[in-house]
Amino acid sequence: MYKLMDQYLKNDTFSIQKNIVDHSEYTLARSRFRFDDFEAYQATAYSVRDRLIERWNDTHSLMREKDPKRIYYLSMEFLMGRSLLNSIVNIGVKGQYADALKQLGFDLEILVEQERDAALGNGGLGRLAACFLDSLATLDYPAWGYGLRYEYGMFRQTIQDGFQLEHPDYWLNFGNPWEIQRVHTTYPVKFYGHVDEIQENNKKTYIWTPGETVEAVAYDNPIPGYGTKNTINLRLWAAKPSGELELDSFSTGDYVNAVLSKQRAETISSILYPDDRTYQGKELRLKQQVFLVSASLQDVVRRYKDFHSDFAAFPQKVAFQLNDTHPIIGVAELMRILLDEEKLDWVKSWEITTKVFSFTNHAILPEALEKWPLELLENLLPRHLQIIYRINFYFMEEMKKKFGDDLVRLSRLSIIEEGEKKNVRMANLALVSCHTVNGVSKSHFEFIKSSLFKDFHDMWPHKFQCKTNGVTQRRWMACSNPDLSQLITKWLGTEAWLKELDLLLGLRLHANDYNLQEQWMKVRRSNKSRLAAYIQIISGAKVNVDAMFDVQIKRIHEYKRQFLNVIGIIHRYDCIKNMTAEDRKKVVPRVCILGGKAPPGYENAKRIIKLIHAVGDKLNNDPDVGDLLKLIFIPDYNVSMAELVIPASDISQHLSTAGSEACGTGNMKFAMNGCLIVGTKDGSNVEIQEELGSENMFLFGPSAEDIPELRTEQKDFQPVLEFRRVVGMIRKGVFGNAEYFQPLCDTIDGAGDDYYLLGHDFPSYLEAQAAVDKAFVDKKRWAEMSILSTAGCGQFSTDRTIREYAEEIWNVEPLRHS
Ligand code: B1H
Repeated sequence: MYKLMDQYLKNDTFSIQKNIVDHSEYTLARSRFRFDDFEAYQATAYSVRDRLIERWNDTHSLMREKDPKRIYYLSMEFLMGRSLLNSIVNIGVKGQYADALKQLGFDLEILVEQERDAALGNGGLGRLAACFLDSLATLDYPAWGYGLRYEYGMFRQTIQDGFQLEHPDYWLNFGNPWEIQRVHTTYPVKFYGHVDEIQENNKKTYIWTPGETVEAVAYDNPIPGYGTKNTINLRLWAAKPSGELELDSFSTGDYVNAVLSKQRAETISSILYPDDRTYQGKELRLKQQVFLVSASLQDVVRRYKDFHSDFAAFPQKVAFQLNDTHPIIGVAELMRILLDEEKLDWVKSWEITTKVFSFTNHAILPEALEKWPLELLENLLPRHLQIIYRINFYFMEEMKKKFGDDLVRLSRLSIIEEGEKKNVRMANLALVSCHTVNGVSKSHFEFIKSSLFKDFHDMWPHKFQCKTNGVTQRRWMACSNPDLSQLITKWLGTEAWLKELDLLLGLRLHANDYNLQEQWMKVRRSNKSRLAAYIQIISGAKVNVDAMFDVQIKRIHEYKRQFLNVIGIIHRYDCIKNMTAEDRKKVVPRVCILGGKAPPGYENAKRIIKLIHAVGDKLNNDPDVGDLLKLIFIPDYNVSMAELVIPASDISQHLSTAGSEACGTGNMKFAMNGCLIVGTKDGSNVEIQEELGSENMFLFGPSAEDIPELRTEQKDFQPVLEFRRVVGMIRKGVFGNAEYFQPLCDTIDGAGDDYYLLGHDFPSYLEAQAAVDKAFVDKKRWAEMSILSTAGCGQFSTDRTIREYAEEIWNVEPLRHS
């Protein structure tokens, strides 16, 4: 291995441009950046990649030999983060690489930090896809992920005067050692144009003449499983010049414009849309979706045809999982391929299509469900629209037989939304054509059955399943918290928990053991020191490592209620200010840490970021407060940042208004690492509590069932004095920027209806926080709770989730290397 790395270190082909300009100051600070380290990182990465490719090839050969049923996970987002550490942990060579690098004068930990995150996703939905790949590979499933190779991933966030600034994330600037371009694996993806109907052998045939064709080229990213040779593939598509010019423009002699319009077409895969809640209806987004599914389906069909002469066995060999409705246009695309290219009849094509697709819903708000203007589809995808019309026609015929003239119900069920402007409802298309639809937590499952998709559930209850999300313990424990992982292995006497997370239960036996408690808290303290050092680099603030680290890191959204957290912090500040010196001695010191990105167009989310900074400026510099309370905002929250922060957190906050978080997976990562949760009875908080016991968590507030009534009572509701006092302070300008914060304050009092019920939940939130303070003082009890938190997390591995998908939705078997 030394030789290999030495060779890479010397090899000119891997040397990179010397004037590095685009590393942000935060990355710089974090990574203790040295040019040599960056080069050594690259050399190491290429040497690891060689090993991955070997395994990838073996896996591929085995697949070709056995031709098993394969799973294809189609997703617009894969939030992969970094790959180096994860790869060497999974293939079991971390120790060897660390030693080899040491002998060459490098520190693995520092090299790991040179890698840019692959931030090809917004948040939970994209990270879930990444954790799924890790579990699919680890559990030996024959699986592939399909996505887009965005040139600009999630924007990079910096903060200026407390305001969020967004910068393009050109993550490929320094090359990407983890991908292999497949120059010969390309497919044309067609848009616009017109469809002609012709008679061929007494049969109507449809010929689509596209107005634009964009070439998709494959980039493969090997994903190694842990403790197995199985190495699966994440194939990402990029748009590339097709080499051909449209004849129309060419013949008019407008060569330059023809080339420029071609270039525009190639921007399809350039940028990730940075918004995960509101549906925007942008044409480029639909083009991206089509680009993903069309290239992927052509690829899958080609692979299938290498082994099969007809489509009879297609459903026995192929399962597609659609990550939300984003890739659902794939249903129409597969129908088009089977009908128009493979010349199958409608009945056969439909039978095949409905057997291969299943879909995961992650939505809560009906407004978040995608619908595309009919006009847009007609223009962009004329053939697909014809197919969707026909699917809807047969579906409506069936429904009329069932529900007669219940027109209201029929119009709710229809894939086409009638009205002045007609729309195509993508969720309805999914429900009609997928054999299974699943929710992502128990509470979300209840919600989709009883509300979001009630009409469909009443009709086809057998289609609905619940698959509670999880996270992979390889990344979220073994890689990001190696010391705690080693300790767990020592006390369990095995590292099998890295593949069977249920084994963590064994820690319950020792939770009360003084030795384990001491070692456990020591590891946690050293993780906190690491984070404290980072905080000092980015903010200059020196935080007390023995204070409680109270963390809320996630995307900034009103429903996630970072605002509630800030109001709580201001209240705490206000209390401290009004205390006697004697009383101050009793205060449990806290370092409140927040981080997250606001969607660029979401003004109130941006106001929350500014408010956090404004409050931080005030209290961090107040000598009356000193070490009793600090408020730190960590900029540019991403996967790597989460890996640093989570192992160092004492408590973490998951405050979404009950009924608004489909699942939530951050809470699982924290709980697994022994961080206690302060949370609402929402999403997976409820399931975590079932496993951990209410005595090891701090849940508060109403349940989702109570929310509608509470909302109707809002107009007569008067929040408690403390709440009004805090809001008054913000309004009065105690933190400056009074005018700028008014619209935010208006959402919770006065003009607003406090839709997210901050005022209502505030007293119970304060009670939960008081219980946290009380518990933190009892060090022994706290250590025990922390160990029990980890011990109870066996259910929250994506290994469990993936097994359930494989057995209950996909009907696929593992394929083991001998
Ligand atoms: C989740 C999204 C999402 N739900 C639209 N919905 C997007 C919607 O770019 N878009 O258009 C992107 C993402 N993401 C999250 O999924 C939920 O909010 C979490 O509660 C859940 O844990 C996660 C994974 O299921």
